[in-house]
Amino acid sequence: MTLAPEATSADAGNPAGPAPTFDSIDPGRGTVLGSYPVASDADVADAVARAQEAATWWRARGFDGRRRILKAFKGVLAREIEDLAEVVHLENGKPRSDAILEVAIAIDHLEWASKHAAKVLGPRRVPSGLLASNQAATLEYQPLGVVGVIGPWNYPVFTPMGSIAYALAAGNAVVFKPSEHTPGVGVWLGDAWRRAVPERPDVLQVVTGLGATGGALCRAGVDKVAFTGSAPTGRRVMAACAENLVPVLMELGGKDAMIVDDDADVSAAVDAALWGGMSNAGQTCVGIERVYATDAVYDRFVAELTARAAEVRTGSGDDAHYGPITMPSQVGIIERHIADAVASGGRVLTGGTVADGVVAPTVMVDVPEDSAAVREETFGPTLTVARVRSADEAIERTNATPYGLAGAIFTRSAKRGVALARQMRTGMASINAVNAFSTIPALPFGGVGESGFGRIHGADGLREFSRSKAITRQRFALPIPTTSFRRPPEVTERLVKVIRLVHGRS
Ligand code: TXE
Repeated sequence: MTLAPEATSADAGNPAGPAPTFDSIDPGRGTVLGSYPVASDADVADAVARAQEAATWWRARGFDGRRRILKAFKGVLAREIEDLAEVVHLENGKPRSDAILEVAIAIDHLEWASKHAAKVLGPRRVPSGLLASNQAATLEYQPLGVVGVIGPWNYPVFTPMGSIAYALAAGNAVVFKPSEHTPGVGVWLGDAWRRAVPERPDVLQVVTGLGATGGALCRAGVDKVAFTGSAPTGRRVMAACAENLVPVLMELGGKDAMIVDDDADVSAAVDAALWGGMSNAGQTCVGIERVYATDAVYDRFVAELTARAAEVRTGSGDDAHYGPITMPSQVGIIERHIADAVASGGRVLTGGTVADGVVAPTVMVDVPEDSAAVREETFGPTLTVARVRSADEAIERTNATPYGLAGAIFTRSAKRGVALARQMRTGMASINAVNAFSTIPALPFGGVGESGFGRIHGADGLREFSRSKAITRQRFALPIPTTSFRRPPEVTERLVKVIRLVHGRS
């Protein structure tokens, strides 16, 4: 399958010759899937200017109008789910079934965002309080204008749609710069919007290109940038946005841990660790990379995990559990982490090898906590398993990295599970499951520390792409004015008395 590249205005009549392009490569077969324009600074500025105009129209649709249109967009995604999943499969390398799951979750988020936008963001009366009882106070959340979305390749639909769906539902136009590894997915989404909403194609536009195109988007007059990628690139995006005080949302990497407590269902924990660590070839920001198992369960957990890991099928075929590493340069990082683990005393129980861009399912034990495999984001199908005396020690180790995205806890005690989840220095935690929060649209998604800040999904995700607007309406004039140069002197004395009476006794 060759993906149809998008023609841009830059191609037509360009006196400097054809615009530069870049190729999208199938990581499984190494073939070129399509060639895409590298959008220049001027192309990006044009797209943002068109988006600014479209944003006025989009905002004027109101919540109901936008819901109707987002339903039409959702309909296209749902009807053509297999087509979009095929592009994801080809460009990212993940199995078709995983690509379908990814698109399905994104559609569910789009539905939630458009359905709940009015309730979360619409005008509401708030109490006026003691000193302004003559005022009617209203709070509402207004769109920002144009949101620039810079996306990654690992979940090229789910991840950017976490920003796009919520930004659109909140009334913003969007300019989306997909990863250079998955441009076809981005272009597909832009085309889907044009088919669903032919009268206003500029509400959701896609500009393709490399990092510099992302940088241009930061400087093109957008009202916010939602970035998903690595922390170093995130810093560059923030620096570019700082030039014009453009606010940013940062969804960065993670080094998520799973804690397996004394009373855990070990088989369920093994199953979840395998999926959490190795699905999508481990290229998941909320993927499990470390496991801390208590003395009571460690031996059983390691034995079962190693046996089950050996059953994991890899490759590009339809029966594969996961595929090749999407970005060739990532293979070097994964190999370095495995080598560093071994050099510092760790043992590879299974896997540790790479063939045709596929990293074998890898389980490592006895890896020191200061090794790269435990401290840095590996982004590959590897798991380190460490023995701990207790879940409390596991929490200490879990929290000892600069990352703080998500984590998982396995225990039969609901109370203990929730207590441990609260102690994890992360934005999200699942008990007796992995990544369950991603599939629940009402829950916010985001991290702390090096994992970033800001939230997509849920009510917080809608508010992230809005600005609060406070409106007061004076219902009647106070008999004695407090905010006027005509204020009589005794008002201050009375105010002191009232404040003492109401607040002074606590
Ligand atoms: O991300 P980058 P990459 C982690 C993971 C992976 C590493 C690198 O560890 O190994 O990041 O992946 C655009 N100004 N995650 O190279 O470089 C770029 O074009 C503006 C975690 O894909 O961060 C792409 O669209 N934009 C993760 C996007 O930024 C720039 C998901 C991401 O690129 C830019 C993916 C610049 N100067 C990788 N330079 C997660 N949180 O899920 C690049 N870009």
